[in-house]
Amino acid sequence: MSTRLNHWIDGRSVVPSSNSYRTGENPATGGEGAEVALGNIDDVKSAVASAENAARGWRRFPSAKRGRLLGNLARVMREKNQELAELEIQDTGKPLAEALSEVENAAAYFEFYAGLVNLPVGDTLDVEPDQHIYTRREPFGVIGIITPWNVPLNQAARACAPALAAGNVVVVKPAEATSQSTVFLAQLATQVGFPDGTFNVILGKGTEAGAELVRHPSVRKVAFTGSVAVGQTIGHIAADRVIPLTLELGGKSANIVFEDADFDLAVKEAVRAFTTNAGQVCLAGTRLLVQRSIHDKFVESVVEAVRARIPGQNLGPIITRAQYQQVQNYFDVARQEGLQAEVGGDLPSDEALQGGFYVNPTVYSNVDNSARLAQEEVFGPVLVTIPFDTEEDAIKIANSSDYGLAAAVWTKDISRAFRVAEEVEAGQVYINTWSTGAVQTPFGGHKYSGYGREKGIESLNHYTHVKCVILAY
Ligand code: TXE
Repeated sequence: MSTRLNHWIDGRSVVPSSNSYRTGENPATGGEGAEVALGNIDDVKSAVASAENAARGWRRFPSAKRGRLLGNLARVMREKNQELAELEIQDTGKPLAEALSEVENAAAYFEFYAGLVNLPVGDTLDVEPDQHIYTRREPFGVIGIITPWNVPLNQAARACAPALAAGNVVVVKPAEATSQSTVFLAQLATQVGFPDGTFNVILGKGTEAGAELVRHPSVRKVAFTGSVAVGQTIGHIAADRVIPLTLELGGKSANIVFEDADFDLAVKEAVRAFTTNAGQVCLAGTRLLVQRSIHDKFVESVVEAVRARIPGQNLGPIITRAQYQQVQNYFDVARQEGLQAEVGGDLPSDEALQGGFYVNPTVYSNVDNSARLAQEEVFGPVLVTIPFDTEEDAIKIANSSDYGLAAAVWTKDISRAFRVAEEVEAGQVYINTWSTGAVQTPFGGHKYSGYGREKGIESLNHYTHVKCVILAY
């Protein structure tokens, strides 16, 4: 019998008021997955009411105690890492090593923000004699958090940890295909002593549970990670409600390799940049810009390394059926556009993988930056390589994109590295490395990749607002 997953509201499991569920899919086999509650407006109302109820107490909770709870949650997540990873594997099909590293990263968020609970501090301002003026950084209250399906636990932790550390309470709406680990996280939070109502999870469809959460008048800030289209929809609601919003949307990140780069390391990292999590990563390095003098040789080595990424072994499936279809559609687009697949561009022939949502890791070479595969987010293990001649060309190509989430530059010329890092329109730039994923590093987008910042100390500022108090004596 499959698992039945319910909301987590006010510190307990709550059956959806409609009593309806959605049967999920196991992406590794195509078989049935967990049954997930379909929340409606009534469920959202009760989750937000519970959060509102808890908000005042949590805000006045001694900060050291708040920090201790966050730290304890990190500890318990590590103790339960096998269970959390197992839930993540059931929902996403990702290999164990990737699931365990996701759990570790998620725990690291709680650990990091546990130490920062006292950081949101105010200033005193010297304006006039006989006045005392000071600022306070105050929590918003109820934060609505909507997360996608690619790294579900990590996405929930990335937003919940700083929100809670700053004294807010949260209502999370995970993606309907991958809700299990987020519900378990909320259970663990209750178990380690988070007061009831501080950490709620509401399940269901984005268009219903998600949209109602954003519309709810008591939700004072929303953090969304997902597609541009839904980000825009939520943006309209948030604009009508005049509430702040953090949007972390897609990407088409440029990985720029100059002829003087450390060749072998750049090859290895270029492959990691687009195959981790089967390419279902917003910052994936899916546009590989290589200086023409080394382009063909570099691509040859990339292709060789890609052949060691084997679907079903060290390369997981595409997580949802819709996304699986989307990646296949892009294989068709590539064919129509006459792109040259150096490897992949199709599905694995291995019979053991039949039924699962697997695709072969794919490299299209010598692609023009105006091609659809160079401009649109595929969200699968699909790379395009683009040759360039000069530093100026590389920057121009990198910036000729609607997106601006991440970029990397590979060179031994330190001046060039800094120049490119400065000129590239992206929220994170890596020099002679690809993303380390460290929780301390602020992260977010330029252009259609979104606005606001997650991670690092920067994120705490997004979960507080400033009050200025002016006293005359
Ligand atoms: O995301 P959606 P989808 C990109 C990637 C992918 C595309 C589509 O390009 O191909 O998005 O994926 C909730 N009001 N990314 O369609 O729909 C939904 O239930 C409120 C990039 O699955 O944006 C889920 O919880 N909420 C990304 C969340 O939004 C709504 C990671 C994301 O789903 C809603 C994933 C609505 N009207 C996909 N509609 C990244 N930036 O990391 C849906 N949702």
